Amino acid sequence: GQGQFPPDFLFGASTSAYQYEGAYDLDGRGPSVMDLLQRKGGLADYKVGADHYHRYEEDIRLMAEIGLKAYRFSISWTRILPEGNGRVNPEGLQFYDKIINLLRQYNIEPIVTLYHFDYPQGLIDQYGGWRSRKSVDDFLEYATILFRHFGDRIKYWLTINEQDHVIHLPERIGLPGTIDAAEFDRISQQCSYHMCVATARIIERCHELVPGGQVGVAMNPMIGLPASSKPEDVLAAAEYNEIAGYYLLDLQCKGIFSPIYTKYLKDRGAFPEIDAEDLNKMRLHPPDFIGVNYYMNQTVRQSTSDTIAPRGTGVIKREEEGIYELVNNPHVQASEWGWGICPIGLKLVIMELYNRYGLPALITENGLGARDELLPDDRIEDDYRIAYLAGHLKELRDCVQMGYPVLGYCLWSFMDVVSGHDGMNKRYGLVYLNRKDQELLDLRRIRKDSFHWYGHVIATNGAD
Ligand code: BGP
Repeated sequence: GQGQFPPDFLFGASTSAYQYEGAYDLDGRGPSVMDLLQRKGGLADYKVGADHYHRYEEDIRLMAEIGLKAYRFSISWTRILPEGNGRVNPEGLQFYDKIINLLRQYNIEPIVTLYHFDYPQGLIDQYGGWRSRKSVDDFLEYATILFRHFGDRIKYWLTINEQDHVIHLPERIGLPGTIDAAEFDRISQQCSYHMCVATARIIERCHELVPGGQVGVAMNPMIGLPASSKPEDVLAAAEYNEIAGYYLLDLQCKGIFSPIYTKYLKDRGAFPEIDAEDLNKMRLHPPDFIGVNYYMNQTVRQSTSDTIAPRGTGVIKREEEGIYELVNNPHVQASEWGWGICPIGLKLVIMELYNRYGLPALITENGLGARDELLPDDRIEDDYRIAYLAGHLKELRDCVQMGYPVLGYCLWSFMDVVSGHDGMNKRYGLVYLNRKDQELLDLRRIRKDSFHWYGHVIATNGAD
């Protein structure tokens, strides 16, 4: 039937600057940690991306053609502040002025992420980046510039994309991959704490400067299902969900270190230096909504070891010795990259987030990475992607109809972009990008079957 989502539901799609824009050194842009990443196995780097920087008009026309109500993208910090702080680059502001004004012309609601992995290398060089308390002031300064410049045209903001993941990936916070695990835990937890302090101050600032402004944080909760009904496994799954996910929202939404997380950090010598005034700010300035990047679940059982070990680096399939192990789940299919496809997990997340924090959700990413094949007649028959997206939308519609507040659904991704895990082999887009990792080809944009499918979903307001 018609009208299954609220009339103002934000059906949208997402991208991020470093994966999509290209033009990495044009018009005064400074280097970010993502530009300097050494990519292995012949994978594309991020220098050209999908060349959105030069083709944004064509791209936004395609967004309008699908009928997107919202478009989530990130601003490249080093286009605005090439060194990360100090000198503002007017050409950076102008680029996003053009994007935002065009979106507005087509009645597409822009949703802006302030920082999506591409941290300014300049701040790492100046003082070690997030590990220093100075990073808080510089993130706030950057956000303030954006609120003042774009605040008249942007209502929805996201602070940090996947803080829960980014702090565990050393190269994204300016640390060597070879770093000792215990030392890494200590530093990354201090970085995470600084990110939380900055988030609260940015939310406060947005509410002062942007009338009606709404700020969210974007999490990647890979919900843990218990491997069996054995009480120890059920407990291990609950501990996983706390330690790998909710601990962070407890800080950002309530200003508390949960008891289980406190113990976890202290056992590892990784409890950060904190200040009661900071926690108070977090309590006073929680986010307005919670962004959810949802791709997969994990399946969790009790650890067979009772050693306390440092966590160390890595995010996907990351076990915690002495707490939990991750196992395959015969009830959950996995993608080629081993990501468990579990639409019910999305429902579990939405229910849990609302129960815990009482905040609306915005689905900020959800999608299937696959090797799409370009057929000779310029078609891409990505029925597997349509099945994935439709399965998740069905659970989402259920949540909305029950009365859980959900602002919108921005799938990942609007167009194929350079994948973090597998370059151009792992495509998520509704629009195919004609390039390979090491050959740019013609960068042509080609509508996939999922493009037409999603247009229909939007036009019928989520009807089957
Ligand atoms: C999320 C990131 C996105 C995107 C997505 C897919 O964690 O926020 O930027 O990359 O994952 O990941 P991948 O392309 O590595 O499969």
